[in-house]
Amino acid sequence: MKFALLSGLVIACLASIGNASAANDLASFHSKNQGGCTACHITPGKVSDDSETHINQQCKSCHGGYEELKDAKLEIDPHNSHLGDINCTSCHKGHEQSKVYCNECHSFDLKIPFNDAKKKAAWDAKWDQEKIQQAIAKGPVETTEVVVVGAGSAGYNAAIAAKQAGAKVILFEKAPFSGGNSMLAAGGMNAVGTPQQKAHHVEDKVQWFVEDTMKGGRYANDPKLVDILAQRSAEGVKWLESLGVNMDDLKRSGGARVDRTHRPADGRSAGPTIIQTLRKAAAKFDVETRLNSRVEKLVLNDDRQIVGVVVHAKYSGYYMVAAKSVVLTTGGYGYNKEMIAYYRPTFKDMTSSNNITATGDGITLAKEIGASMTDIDWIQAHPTVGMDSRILISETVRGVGAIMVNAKGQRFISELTTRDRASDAILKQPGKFAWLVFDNQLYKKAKMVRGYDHLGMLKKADTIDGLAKLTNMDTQLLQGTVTNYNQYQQSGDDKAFHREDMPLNLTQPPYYAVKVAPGIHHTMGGVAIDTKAEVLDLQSWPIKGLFAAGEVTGGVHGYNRLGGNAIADTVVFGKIAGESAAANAQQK
Ligand code: MEZ
Repeated sequence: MKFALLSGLVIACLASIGNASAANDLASFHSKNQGGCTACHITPGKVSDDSETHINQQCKSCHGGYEELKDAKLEIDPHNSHLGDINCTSCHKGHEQSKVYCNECHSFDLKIPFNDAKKKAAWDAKWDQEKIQQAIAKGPVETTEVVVVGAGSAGYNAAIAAKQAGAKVILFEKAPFSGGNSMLAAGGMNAVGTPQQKAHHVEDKVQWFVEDTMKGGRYANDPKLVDILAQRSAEGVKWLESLGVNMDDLKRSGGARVDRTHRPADGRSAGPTIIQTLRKAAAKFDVETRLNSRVEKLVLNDDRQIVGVVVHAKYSGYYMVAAKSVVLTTGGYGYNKEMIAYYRPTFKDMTSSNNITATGDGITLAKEIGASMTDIDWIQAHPTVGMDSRILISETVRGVGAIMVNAKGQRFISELTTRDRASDAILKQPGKFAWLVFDNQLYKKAKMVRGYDHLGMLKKADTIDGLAKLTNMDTQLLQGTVTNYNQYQQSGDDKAFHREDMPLNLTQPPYYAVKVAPGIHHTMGGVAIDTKAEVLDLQSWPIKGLFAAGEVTGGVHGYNRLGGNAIADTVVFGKIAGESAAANAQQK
């Protein structure tokens, strides 16, 4: 039997190599040099599957893991990048051209063997309603208790929490890699009343967190959700720590009155660190994670209760899974140009800091079954996306001490104001861009800046005059700006723009500048939820069995999200959604 399956596989494999050899792809190469199909395919009868854990065993057994593969000599090494320990087959494909996802966001043109950088992601394709209906008609091919849709931070937190509550869980991710937008989060997680704040002698109150978040959101937030965000934020940090993340560093984000953004102490970006830990935790707790698997339909019974989903998987095709609870954690729609143009026409040509996976799937799925939407047209432009790139220059850079000046070299707003105000102010400057300017103290302190340097985004000079020349700023104006700022920093009183926190002056060469402009960063609106993360219908009744958390939801952030509140949202409400989903599934 085993032999029959294996030989069937070999025949299929050889046929596909026959087709592919003209393209000179990875499979042909391996077949020629490593002795046939079994060099890659270890599971008899299965070309491949969509499981996060199985898919790369064979690559790793020959080539080694990321640790062994990373090349210290390379300036940009995808094996050592913020994507962390993702599956080899995310980029290296056997029977089709390989794909470098980095090129979707970064401006460098990274090469891998047999790669076609221009190839579009498969999930651009329209959903095939006929195949979806056929899968429903056929009925479920398997049953679980909780389905989680989307493996970013909210999804992993929901899946792990549901699993810990005793439920059987499957986590689906449409991309060949997990992480979503959370993977790109550079900043950190806001929390109040943590041991970290205590250790840094930061006095903070739940009420202050609530007030700052409401004020930042222009009081359009749902106060009940904001209360929970603040109340349960410290527990969220503790939970992440219990899963293995270090969050011992603290900084202040725009719109916050104290330092409450928790970050990894080693200066690494928060998102990739958190996602890598959650990936490992999900594997440890036996959360079944299926990649390349896009949920394309929520299935209801006649009582309008959730009974399952239809999945479209790369290797397994269309199939229905029965589940009493579904949690939507698909993220926002910041990379869906049609949705942006529809909801916010003035933003339609703006660059986006978002992961290519942020296409608003959860909103489409929930709308289709009559879910209510909150603030759906509120989109946040982050003020500092690298000009002409999709790379976010983290708010941390301003938080740690950079100043922001216009094309002439003049400051024009407090660097720590909220994002909506900072973006509006930049768009009113000549050329609609700004420069972040900092010195070597910041370069040494904020590790992420070195990443921007590697990507060639920084201008560097030994003097302020030199920097002004390199960036076409007015030498005298920039010099005056820096001199004044250093005086304000020393006296603790920003006479020009009342910036509250000025941790560093600009006195130690070399000096650096990075050119930035606003880019789409977060979609604040989405599926309406209650305090148990239940999705609400148009009459504000919970849709039985449907839950949501993270950027797919609306209400937590009002019209403008504060830096550090996205990760907080995904952790706090991800966990709540997972727990609620498990409780619902286990109800008799
Ligand atoms: O929460 C965010 O979006 C954030 C802190 C981003 C950043 O600028 O780093």
